[in-house]
Amino acid sequence: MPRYNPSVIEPKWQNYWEMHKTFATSRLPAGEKLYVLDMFPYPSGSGLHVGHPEGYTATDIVCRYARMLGKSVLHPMGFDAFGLPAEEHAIRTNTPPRISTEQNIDTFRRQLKMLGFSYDWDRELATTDVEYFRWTQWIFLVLFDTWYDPESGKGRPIDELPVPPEIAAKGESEVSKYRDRFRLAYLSDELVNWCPALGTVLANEEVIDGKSERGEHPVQRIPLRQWMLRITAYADRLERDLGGLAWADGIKRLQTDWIGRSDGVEADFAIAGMTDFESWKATRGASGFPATPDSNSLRVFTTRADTLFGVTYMVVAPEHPLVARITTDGQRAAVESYLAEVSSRSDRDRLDVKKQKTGVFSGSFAINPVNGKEIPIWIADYVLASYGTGAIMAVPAHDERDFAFAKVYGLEIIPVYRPDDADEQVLAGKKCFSGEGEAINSGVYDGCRTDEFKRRIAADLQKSGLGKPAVNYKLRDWLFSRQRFWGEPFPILHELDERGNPTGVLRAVSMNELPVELPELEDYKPHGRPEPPLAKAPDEWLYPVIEGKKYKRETNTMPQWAGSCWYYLRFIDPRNDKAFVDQELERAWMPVDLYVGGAEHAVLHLLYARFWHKVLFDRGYVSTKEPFQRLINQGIILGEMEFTRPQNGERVSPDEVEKQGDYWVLKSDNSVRVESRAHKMSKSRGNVVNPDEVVRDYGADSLRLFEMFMGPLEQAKPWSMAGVNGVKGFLDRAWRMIVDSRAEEMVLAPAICGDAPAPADLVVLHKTIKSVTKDIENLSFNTAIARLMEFVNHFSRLDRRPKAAMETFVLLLSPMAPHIAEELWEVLGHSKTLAFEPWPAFDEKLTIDSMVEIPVQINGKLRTRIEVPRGTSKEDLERIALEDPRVREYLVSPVSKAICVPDRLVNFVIKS
Ligand code: ANZ
Repeated sequence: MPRYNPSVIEPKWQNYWEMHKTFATSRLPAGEKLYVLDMFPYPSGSGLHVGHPEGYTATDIVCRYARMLGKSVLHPMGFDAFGLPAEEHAIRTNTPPRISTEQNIDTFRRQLKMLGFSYDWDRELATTDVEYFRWTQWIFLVLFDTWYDPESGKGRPIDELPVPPEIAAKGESEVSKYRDRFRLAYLSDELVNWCPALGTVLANEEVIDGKSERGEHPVQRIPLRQWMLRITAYADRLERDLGGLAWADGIKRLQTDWIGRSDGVEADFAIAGMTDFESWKATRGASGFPATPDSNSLRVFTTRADTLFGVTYMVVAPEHPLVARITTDGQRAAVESYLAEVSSRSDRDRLDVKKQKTGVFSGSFAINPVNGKEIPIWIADYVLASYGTGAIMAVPAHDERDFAFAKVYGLEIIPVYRPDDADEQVLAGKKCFSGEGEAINSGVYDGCRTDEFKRRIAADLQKSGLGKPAVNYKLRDWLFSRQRFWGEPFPILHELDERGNPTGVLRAVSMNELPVELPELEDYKPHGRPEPPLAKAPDEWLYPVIEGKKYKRETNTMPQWAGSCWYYLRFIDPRNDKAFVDQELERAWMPVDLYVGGAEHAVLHLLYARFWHKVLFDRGYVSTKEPFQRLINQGIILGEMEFTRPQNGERVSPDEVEKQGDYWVLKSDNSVRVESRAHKMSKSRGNVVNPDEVVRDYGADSLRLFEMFMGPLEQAKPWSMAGVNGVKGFLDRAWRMIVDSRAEEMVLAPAICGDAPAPADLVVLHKTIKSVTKDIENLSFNTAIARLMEFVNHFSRLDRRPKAAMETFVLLLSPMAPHIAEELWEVLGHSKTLAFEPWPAFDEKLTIDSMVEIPVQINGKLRTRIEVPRGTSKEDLERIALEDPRVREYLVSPVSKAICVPDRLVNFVIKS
């Protein structure tokens, strides 16, 4: 037994922690709190992969360290368990998704426990737990019950929405429908990418050239009544509040770009023939720019109002509501055929700059408000209905997309800027110029620089009621429904009339009737129509009758993102059946102090969760504006490095190569460089590493240590079994430094003694404490481990190893390799877990090397070295050197001269 045997000690300590509930957290923090959260995993059928433990080990180290500092630590774990694979499995095998989900969770839980993470398992939850999604539904109802008040810039209860008297006069159901238009959760006819063959709606990213990416099935753009969440109302706050967060700049930038704030101007163009331009302009001058355009004008959004004089045509999106009205009889056939042609193209395809632009003339003209010129209105799909106003003023001289379009259709190109290099091509309208310069062809604005022009024209348009500053966001409202079974049902009922047709009135399931559970289905298969599988639920579920009125339940389910939007709140109070979280507990534990997870969640999950949090904040349910104060993304773990010969691509075994500086070379011939590459782990490449096997062969502590030792947390790193073996070797040495591995029993190594450490050893000890402490605080675990390795190298060589120093070492090692540390702690004579031992303190004075070794020469020849405190004076140096036995041996005649340089050298000159 005295050999280091992880397969015995790891289960022993895992049982100990579990039995003693070592890591159970009190309801309220006692003293300083620390909330450390991992992005909870999706429990897939293939179990944990080695990427998961990377972030989980990092947070575990932080938590174990913080407990030793006396902090109250909240460190929970759960499962994000709704999702497609469970449903697909159900379709194949006809087993309810809950069963495969629970099996997968069992595997994940076992594997997480096998790695010794210090979670408070009493707080475990899964988004699929009925008691959990009851509150997901409850939060949905909060969103449904909230409207965004632009005046106060926050979400407010829907019954505080001002209802116009003429609506109020029409009665309750009209008021209800009016309110529905303002709710943060609302129904809307959205153009979706519907793929009948796959039986689902697809995201824009999943449609290529009008076909599904998976399977290449035809995709139709159909309007489908979908639940939407009004995240756009929070766009500016979501952007602004990033400022106060301790997140990597890269992630902040991704979020900012996704939100995509764009500052510009909205301007109206009168439509020729529908109104008299001069009187239209006069009315505008008198009444100002209306909130919605009048029916005879076309509103555009532009970031370059300073190019108004260069507008040579207009474009409306094919879905623009004015299309029918502006299409003249002569153009109708052409327009209709164009609309049919583009109807299946996804937004992504439409925006692809490489694709040839297409469009059709509507037959109508608009009038440029700055110069009264008539310009043709085109219909083209490079303008999206969902952005800005769905219509643009086209300036081919200065916008690349417009330029390309004008070239295809032979439209006029009028430059209104002279580039600073006076490029002739631009001035001749032969080349597009999107930079800044000096205005030309622009009437009174000629000679203006871009910035000044923008400011002046915006003010002038506003004064004449023709335009106003406007902000647009790339961010779209969040399409929140899925035509799926394995998701949270919406707690919404559609009122039916006597004949069973929907009246359009929505009713929220009352809070005390939550949760709305998923019904049992006979068959989960999609049927090719866009009705969700829940439409096949038994009538008792589908058609509830309340107070004599018949309703149909909403049959869409929520997307997988829903459950992960608020799990961090539930962890604070996971078994509360009165509220989603107790307010006192929420105030005590929030915000999450450290959140660690994969960079793939940089945008959507983090944006969605922040949005829900802000709504809950506005409605007074949570106390912080933001949920996650500090965010770290761990780098991905790649497969083992692969080596090839550059000449012929032939594979070289990792045993045959070694690193030389930045390169890899052949061991047999260092002049031959080999190429190295690490690929993403994937089943098809066969380079996936299974944590079960690593733990079986090396132990969980070695896996943990290796994952941290590979390199900086945030970097991508290649896996290496040799590296795991290397850290295992270090743990073996650490073990032998303390335990007598030759004894029959578990006893301390004979070298362990009660001495105080010698001065030089004390310095090593304090330096180690200091660097490990600093490194853990900076999440620089790889260097912390390197310091511990140096410690073992130093102390293993000593014949007398002070027990106190060994104890300190074990405490320092414990956050990273907790099982071996607990075992060594026990061998060192302790009967309780070390999890709450005080973290070792260091003495700054002792971390500076206080002793120096000084060469002693006699007649310029080195004879010995002496160790003295740094700064020892000349006189003392001379005295100490003269006392040294070796020196005395060589001093065969009296010293005629002593040269002593403090901290440097001593040289005695004697007559030879
Ligand atoms: C005239 C103009 C001249 C424009 C110029 C640009 C350069 P961002 O920064 O992305 O907000 N645009 C507006 N709405 C659009 C829509 N629904 N679909 C496609 N394009 C649209 O870009 C705003 C610019 O994108 C707007 O400014 C408009 O073209 C175009 F030299 O107006 B611009």
